[in-house]
Amino acid sequence: MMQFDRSGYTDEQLIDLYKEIVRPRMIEEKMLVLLRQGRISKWFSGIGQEAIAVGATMALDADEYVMPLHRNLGVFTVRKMPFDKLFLQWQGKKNGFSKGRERSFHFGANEYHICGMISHLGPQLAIADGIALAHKLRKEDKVSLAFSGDGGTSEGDFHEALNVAAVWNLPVIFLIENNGYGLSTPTDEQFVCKQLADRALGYGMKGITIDGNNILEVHKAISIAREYCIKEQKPILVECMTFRMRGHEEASGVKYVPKELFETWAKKDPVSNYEAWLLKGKLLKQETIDAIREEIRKDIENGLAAGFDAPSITPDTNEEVADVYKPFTTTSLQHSGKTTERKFIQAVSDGLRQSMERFDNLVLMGQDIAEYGGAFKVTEGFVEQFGKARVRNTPLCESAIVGAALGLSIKGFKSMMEMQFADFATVGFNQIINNLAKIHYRWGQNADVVIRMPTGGGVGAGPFHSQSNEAWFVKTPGLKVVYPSTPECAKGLMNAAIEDPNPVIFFEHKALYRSISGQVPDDYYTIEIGKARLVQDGDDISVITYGAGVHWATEYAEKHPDISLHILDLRSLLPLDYDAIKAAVKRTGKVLLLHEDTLIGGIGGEIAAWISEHCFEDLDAPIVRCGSLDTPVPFAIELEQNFMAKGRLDTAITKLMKF
Ligand SMILES: Cc1ncc(C[n+]2csc(CCOP(=O)(O)OP(=O)(O)O)c2C)c(N)n1
Repeated sequence: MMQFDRSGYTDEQLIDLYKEIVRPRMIEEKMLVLLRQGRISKWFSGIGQEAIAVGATMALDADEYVMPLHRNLGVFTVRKMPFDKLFLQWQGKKNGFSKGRERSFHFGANEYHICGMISHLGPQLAIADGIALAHKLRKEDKVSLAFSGDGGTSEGDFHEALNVAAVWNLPVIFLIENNGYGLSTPTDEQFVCKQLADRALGYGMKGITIDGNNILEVHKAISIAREYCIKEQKPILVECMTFRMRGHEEASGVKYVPKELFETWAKKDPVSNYEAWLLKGKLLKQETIDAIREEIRKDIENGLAAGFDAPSITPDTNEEVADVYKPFTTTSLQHSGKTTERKFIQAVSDGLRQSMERFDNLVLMGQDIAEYGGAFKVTEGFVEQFGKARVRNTPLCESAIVGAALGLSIKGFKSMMEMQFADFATVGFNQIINNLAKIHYRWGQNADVVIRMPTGGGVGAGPFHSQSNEAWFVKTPGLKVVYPSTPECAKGLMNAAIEDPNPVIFFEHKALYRSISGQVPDDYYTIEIGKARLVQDGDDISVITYGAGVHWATEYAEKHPDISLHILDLRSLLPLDYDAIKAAVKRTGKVLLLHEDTLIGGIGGEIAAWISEHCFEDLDAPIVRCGSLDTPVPFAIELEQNFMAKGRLDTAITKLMKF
């Protein structure tokens, strides 16, 4: 029989732990019956692992965030999420936690201090970093706790999150449930270190391995870990040894697991062992156990009735679309009118600086952005003015920093992350596309994050420092994509992006940084995201463009006074200013869509489609697109010039003029 060390626990606490560990077991047993009856669809079972979710969550304060995964029902029940609402969630009903938009455990709720997972598993870990950073900055004695499976530890996100927590001295508990398998893959095909906790040493953090089936051991270990993290202001890695007693998910079976393993681990069942120990020690009588179970059973039956009775969702398209973004209107569009000549890069920097002064909950993060001032010196002098806590150099780990930014947002902070080059967003892509962009729609949490993207070519920097990758983001509902072309727009849009509680991907063309200057208002002001700007009025051709394209078009117009170009600077690519686009089409009846991005899949194609659907009667010629070659961006200057859309602008305009 399993041994339990009750030192330090009152009888009442021991019984409380029992009540909490029985509940998820009983819910799951019921779910398995319903599954067999075909009354629910998919189910990921945590049977046999309940001591971990329950013991760990019980060891935390109720307002400390947990980042659970797909087998951690115990986290949700310990936090007292009502069963009927949980069941509505699993049924995909409107009154669940995600309005029917998310499945099983892929949801969170701030009321319960639970941040929901995305399918990708590893991204949960860095969110815990951001939450812990918020605690640290506010000097609160709190921790965050993130779960990982043994399989999930192979993801880069695991490494990045642990490293950031160690480097930044963040009070995070990283908890691994080592249950022997990642889907069908046994641990010896997943990693070769003896224990996963041994990895802690490599990050310079403490790591321990415990019996994950013993609820008292888990509860005690996490309680001690919590004290340690708060007192030492450091993270810890806790590996809980356990076993997955059922298939990866119920439909997938367990053929690949040797039978003996089930027999061995059945003897270590966390619920029956604890119950037997409580009975033997006369801490609980059989009648009390029966009464506890009966109460839970009734709660489950009531919840099921409510869930099955609830009507199916009647989709409301307006509500679906409205929930993609947190509603927001800027209030600070005005300025006094006093202006100074500023370079594009100075305007970006001015906006950031004034935003830092205005929002004391704004944190800047990025590689080399502190003392060094950033690769392009946008944040030069910031660390002296605002201090290292708010102007943070990061290790080289884009994914973890985007995740940490989301964690900060959950705790009410704003953040700006500088991608050193827009190209490097690829290694933070998952967090941007799947976490930041979708979280508000999924369960109502916003991501108050701006990601700055020094972008574009023309500077001889080759394929990985020159890309125009805005279209990757434009096709992702939930993001806003901003791309200014002038210093005045750069500052106003930067301020607007920081004010906006939604995730904004902010493109800054590197070639404009020091080549373009203009008068910029001295005061703080914002320019509304989603509003285009008429650069110049004209009669012959409407050039719809943004970024460097605006300057190519104006330069072309100056050199060709005989051609009258009507130039529209989109400024925001998501949302697009359709009214302005329509007006521009109407103005000349001839449209040229110009961008530095490659042609296929560039935003020009999307706008062309929209114009042909909505402005067909206004067109006097086919819509023409001018984009860069459909190749990577080459290094040699001659090749790069040949690549660039700018070199084909004359041909495109000449073609249109013939209509
Ligand atoms: C990035 C990513 N790759 C693959 C999957 C498919 N998948 C879902 S769960 C899982 C196994 C996870 O194993 P582990 O982390 O040990 O957790 P466990 O399921 O054992 O609790 C896999 C491969 C996924 N969800 N995300």
